[in-house]
Order: sequence, then C-alpha cells, then structure tokens
Amino acid sequence: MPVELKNKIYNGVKVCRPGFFKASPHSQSCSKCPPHSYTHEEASTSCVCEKDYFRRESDPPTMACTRPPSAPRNAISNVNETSVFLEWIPPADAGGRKDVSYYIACKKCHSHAGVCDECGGHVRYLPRQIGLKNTSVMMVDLLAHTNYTFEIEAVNGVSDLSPGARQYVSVNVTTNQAAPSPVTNVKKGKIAKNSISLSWQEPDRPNGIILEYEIKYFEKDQETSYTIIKSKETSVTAEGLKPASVYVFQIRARTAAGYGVFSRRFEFETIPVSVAASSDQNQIPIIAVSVTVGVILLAVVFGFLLSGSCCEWGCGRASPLCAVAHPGLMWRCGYSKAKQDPEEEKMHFHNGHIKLPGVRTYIDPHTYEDPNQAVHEFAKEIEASCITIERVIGAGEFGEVCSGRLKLPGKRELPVAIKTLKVGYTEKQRRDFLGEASIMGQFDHPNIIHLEGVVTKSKPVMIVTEYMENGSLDTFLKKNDGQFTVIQLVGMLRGIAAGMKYLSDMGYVHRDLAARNILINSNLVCKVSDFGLSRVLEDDPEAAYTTRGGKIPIRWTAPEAIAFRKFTSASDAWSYGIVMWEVVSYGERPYWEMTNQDVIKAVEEGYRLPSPMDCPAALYQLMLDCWQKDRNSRPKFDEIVNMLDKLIRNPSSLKTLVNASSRVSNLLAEHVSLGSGAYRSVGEWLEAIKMGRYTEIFMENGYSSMDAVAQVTLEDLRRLGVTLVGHQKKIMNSLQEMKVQLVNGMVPL
Ligand code: ACK
Repeated sequence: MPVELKNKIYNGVKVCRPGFFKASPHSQSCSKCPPHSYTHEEASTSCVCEKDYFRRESDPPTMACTRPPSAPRNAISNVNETSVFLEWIPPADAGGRKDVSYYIACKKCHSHAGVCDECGGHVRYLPRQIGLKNTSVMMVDLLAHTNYTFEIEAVNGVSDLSPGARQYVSVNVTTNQAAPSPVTNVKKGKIAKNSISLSWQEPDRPNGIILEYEIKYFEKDQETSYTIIKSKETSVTAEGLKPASVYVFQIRARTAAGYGVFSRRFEFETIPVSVAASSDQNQIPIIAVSVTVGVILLAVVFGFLLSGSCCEWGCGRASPLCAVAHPGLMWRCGYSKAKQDPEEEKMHFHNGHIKLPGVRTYIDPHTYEDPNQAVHEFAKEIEASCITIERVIGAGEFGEVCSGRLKLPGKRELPVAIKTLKVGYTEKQRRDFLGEASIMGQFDHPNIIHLEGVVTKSKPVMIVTEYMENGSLDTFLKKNDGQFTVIQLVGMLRGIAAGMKYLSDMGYVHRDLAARNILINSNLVCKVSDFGLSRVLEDDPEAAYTTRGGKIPIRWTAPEAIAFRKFTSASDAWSYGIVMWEVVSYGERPYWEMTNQDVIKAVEEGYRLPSPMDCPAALYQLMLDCWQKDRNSRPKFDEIVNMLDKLIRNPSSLKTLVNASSRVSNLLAEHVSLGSGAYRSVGEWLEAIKMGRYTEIFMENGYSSMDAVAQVTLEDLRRLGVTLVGHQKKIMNSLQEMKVQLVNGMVPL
C-alpha cells in the first residue's frame, strides 16, 4: 500500500513513522492512527486521543477515539398522581459509540427558594435508574404536590473518562395529589373474647393530611360478610366478636385525595370463653351482654336483608327509618335504586344477598325525604365569610359560576369555583341545585371534581368546589389544537377513565359523560364533573327530547339508552368512547353537523365515527370497542384504565396510526360521489370553508370536480403542498362531513 511504503525499515523491521502505529512488534505492518487520535513519535505502539476524545481500556487500539454523547433531546413528561413518565429522543451525537445508555438524576425542589435536594431512596424507577437502554422511564412513589427536576443524562463507555460537564436535558414537573400509601404496621392491643383492640402507624407516605382510617374486618373465611368501622385515631377496638374465632383486619387511610389501598391482612384471634371466664368475675353479665349483642346483630342483619330484598323487588325508596335505626350501616341500607337501573342493582344485590363491594355505594339523594338532610349528610356547611368571590367565569343552569378563594379556619387558603343559585329560585330549583352537592360530596377520587362544601344558611346559596385552572376540557382542547403529545392526550383519557371506574364501582351511572363535562387543571389532570340530578333532563344544551319523552345528549349516548332508557355503566362506556374521539380530535363535534335523527339512524345502521386524524390505531380500536352494539361486549372501566396504562408504559405502541386512507371507511361508503352534493364546484366548496387559496392547486392537479375531490386523502393533500395541520384538518373534516350527509340522505341526491 502506498502509505505503508513510506514507513522506514531498519534491520529488516518496519518502524512506523509519526501518524502510524504498530500495536505489536511482531506485526508486519503499521496502521494509520484511527480517527480522533495521533502520534508525533516514530515507532509508536499506540496513538494518543485528541483533546476531548477518549479510549476505554477495553477499546482496541485500532478503534477510533470517542467522546461522551451530547444531551438527549425533546424530553416530555406525563404526570399521573405521584408517578412521572419521561420520554425523550436519543442525542444528536452518540460520540462515535454504540453503547449509549441513560441515567436519570432526580431532584426535589422547593418552589420559592429554587433550592433542590437529591430525591433519596424512596423513588422507584421502572425499569431502572442507571443504564437505561430505552428512551423512556417511569418514576413511581414520588411525593404528592412536590416539584421535581429530572435530569436525563446520556452516557457511553467513555463518559466517566471525560472531565467535561455532564450532558443532560432536564424536565421540571409537579406531582399531583395522591392517595396515602398502605398502612404497614398493625399491632394487636387488648384481646378479649368479644373484642380485639388494634393500633397502627401512619402510612409511610400519607401524601396529605389523614382525615380518617377505615378498618375492615371479618371472620376468617367469611369474607362475604364484613364490617367497616371508621376512626380518626390510629387505634380502634372491634367489638361484638365471637369468642375463640380468628378475625381478619385490613386498614386503609383517607386524605383529601381519596382512600389509599388496604393494608395486607392481619389476623388476630379472640380468646375462648373458658379462658375469659377464669379471668373474669363478671361472666354472667357478659354473657347476657353478648346475647343481647347477638340479638341486636341478628336484628340488624335481618333488617339489612329485608331492605336489600325490598330494593331488589323494586320498591321505590328505602325506608328513611332504616337510616335512623342503624345509622352505622346507613351507607348500605339507605341505598335506594329509585332512579337506577335493575341491572345495575345486581352489582350490589346478588341472589338475594348483598354483595358488599370494596368501595362505598352511591346513595341516591332522592332516598331522603328531606333533601336538606341529604346535603348535610354529604356536604360540609361553609360560612359565607370564608369565601371571597373574585370573578364570574361562566353561567350555569341555576346561576353564575365564579372563581374565588376559600379560607377555612386553621387551613391554608384554596382557589375555588363557586356555583351560585340565582335569587328568586323555587324550592324545586334549590333542591335540584343542592342535589349536585349531595352527589358530589359522596365521591372522593383524584379524577372526580372535589366538593369543598356548601353555603345553605345564608344567601346566595352556593356550591364550592376545587378550582380547575383550564376549565372545561372541550373548550380547552379547541383552544390548544394540536399542542399536545399523544402521551399527554392518553394521560388525560386515563384520568377520565380512572374517575369513571371509581363512579361505576360506586354504582353511579353518569349519563352525560362528554368532554364539556370534564374539567382540566393546570397539571392537565382531568376530573369528571357535572352531577346534577336533573342535568340530563334540563341542563345540558346538547340534550334533546326523544320520542319517549326523555331529554338525552344523543351524540354521546349509547343506542339502548336512547331507545329504551337503558342507562348503565356500559352506556357510560359508550359515551367514554365518544369522549376519546373528542379528545384525540381536539374538541371536534362528534358527527359534525349531522342532525340528531341522522346520528341515531347512522349508528343504528352500524356506522361509527371514523378515526380522528393522526390517531394511534390502539386508541381507535378502544373507541370502536366502546361502541359495540352489544353493551356487554364493551370494555369495563377497569379494563379501559389497564389498557391505557399499558399504552402509557409502552409508548411505541402508540406510534402505529390509523391509516389515513382508511379513516373514512368506517362511517361511510369510501368512494361516495360528492358531485350531487351541496357545492357546485371545487372553488365554491373551498371558499365556503375559507380554504379558497388552494383552489388553483386543486384544479391544476386534477381535482377539478367534487367527484374527484371525494377521493382526496391526507397524503394527497400533503403532496399538493397543504402542509399546515389546521388546513389539512379543515379540508379532510369538511369532506368527511359532506360524505356523512350524503350517506344519510341529508343532501338530496
Ligand atoms: O369552560 P369553562 O371555563 O369551565 O366555563 C365553564 C363555566 O364554569 C360554566 O360551567 C367553568 N367551571 C365550572 N366549574 C369549574 C371549576 N371547578 N373550576 C374552574 N372552572 C369551572 C367551566
């Protein structure tokens, strides 16, 4: 080789000149120094790396010197309660190596002082913190309401040899509120033959102020019949137990963010009668008491079953006496299904027995003869002087909606939304207005709008809720068209599904789930709202009268609910599918301007909304699943939450989009002719949708008739130079709409 020839030969041994090296004296030839290395000496056995380039010990001398990678790019975050998901794209410069991995540094920051500390060992990283090969990671078990900075550093095999600054991209996030972590440490106290005392420690991560504990216990192997008691302290005594029996206890804590999960099971055994007798001088009175307790318990259980079967056989209201007779059990007996569906009842009353769900059951405020009793049962009365109204933010059915501040004694000031009841209201209006508070006050979940309390003792009557900075989801999405990553949109949908799962577990059917009834806060957390009693009948401007007399928001409602008022959690799942469609299409109106009658007809005939633009195939499939005609085939909300969690954990599953050309096929005949539609020419149509600037391009490229235009796909638009997403959307949606109208015969053929 010409380069080799220039190296000198002494005593038959080749001596490498500067710029060349020979790793072994036995090797015959000199090699040129690999990239980013040099040698100024003759007879070098290796080359030295240039400044800022390095060689690992394990790198062969023939390998180029390399350097640390540049910083990762485009990091995005998605916060879900106290978990944060981070995703980024690889660095522009891998430093010349293939062994790039990522390291996550976590810092907890104090918002005012701008000071940050290391996060400490409580944070878990999934799959790991160091040596990440993928470009995403999830951090769990963070503290609630805390500012964190995550630094995503790209490292490679020579990063630790470089004295230069670390190359990272940082992301600041604030975690949301979260339920407390489980109680882990439960100790038995005094044990008698009929009672067991317990004490426990506060959960490791309370994530807020603990409002109360719920203690669930049952006799071992008799889980179907359990008792729940509540305690504000960290100790309790369960009484009325059977002697010499093992009882299983589980405890969970509640904060403003809701209940945490139950602790693991703790088993304790009451002492036998004989032991108790020998240590107890007062045996006879105790037996008498326990017989009495037994009789009372029997009476309670009997009354309980009676009220259960009463509900099952369709009596309209549970007896208010029930609540008075055993208030401790009121959440069970007071439950009435006056307004609920018989099929839903099976969730709680099965084969004549009460199925006790793990969560409390929603109580219809209609159960109460006195609506004031219901509202005070579930909502805290607030003194008007604690509220400062700042400005009007909207209009509700009953009066203005304002924003303001709430300062309760001993608590920090909170931003709140205040719904007011206008002056001159009727008694029914007052009842309906406060009915929403009676419903909302029963819920306690981070994805359900939180009720702070009500003002009923002075005027105006008010409902005070947490403040959601970004208002209603539909308006917010329209204002921010195209501004979010798919992961952010899925995060919003996940929140809504989690809220709906909670409601369906409580046995509550929403009936008006729509993006306009979801509120969104500054952290993009979505919360289900609008629990008005008469809402579906009167309040929602989208609701229309059906032939059967009810008023229903047609575009959001399942066919069986429209046809025969079969409102269930499965019909809520249909509406959830429509909300998914609204979210992915940034607040587009479902079925555009089709009339309600045409929507009913199209859906009955098996047509479904087409995929929104740029929609991940997995999301559209979930929408179609929610729109199954057979309501039992629709996914349950827990399945929806699980599915969305999986997608969030594995974002590459969201990369496959619904094929643009197949977008229309679901709702429409694909090759429908638009020639006989509302517009006589392509120019007229484009002008009508304010896209007249493209008329010439369309005409020049052969789209000179409405029939030809009907075949245009998104790819065609891009090819024609329509690059603005907003314009693409306008044109494709208008085409879609025209085809829908034709298919439904709205435009005379
Ligand atoms: O889209 P918006 O700004 O959000 O306009 C409506 C308006 O009041 C009438 O309902 C807004 N709104 C309702 N509840 C709240 C709340 N809790 N926080 C913030 N805005 C709210 C809603």
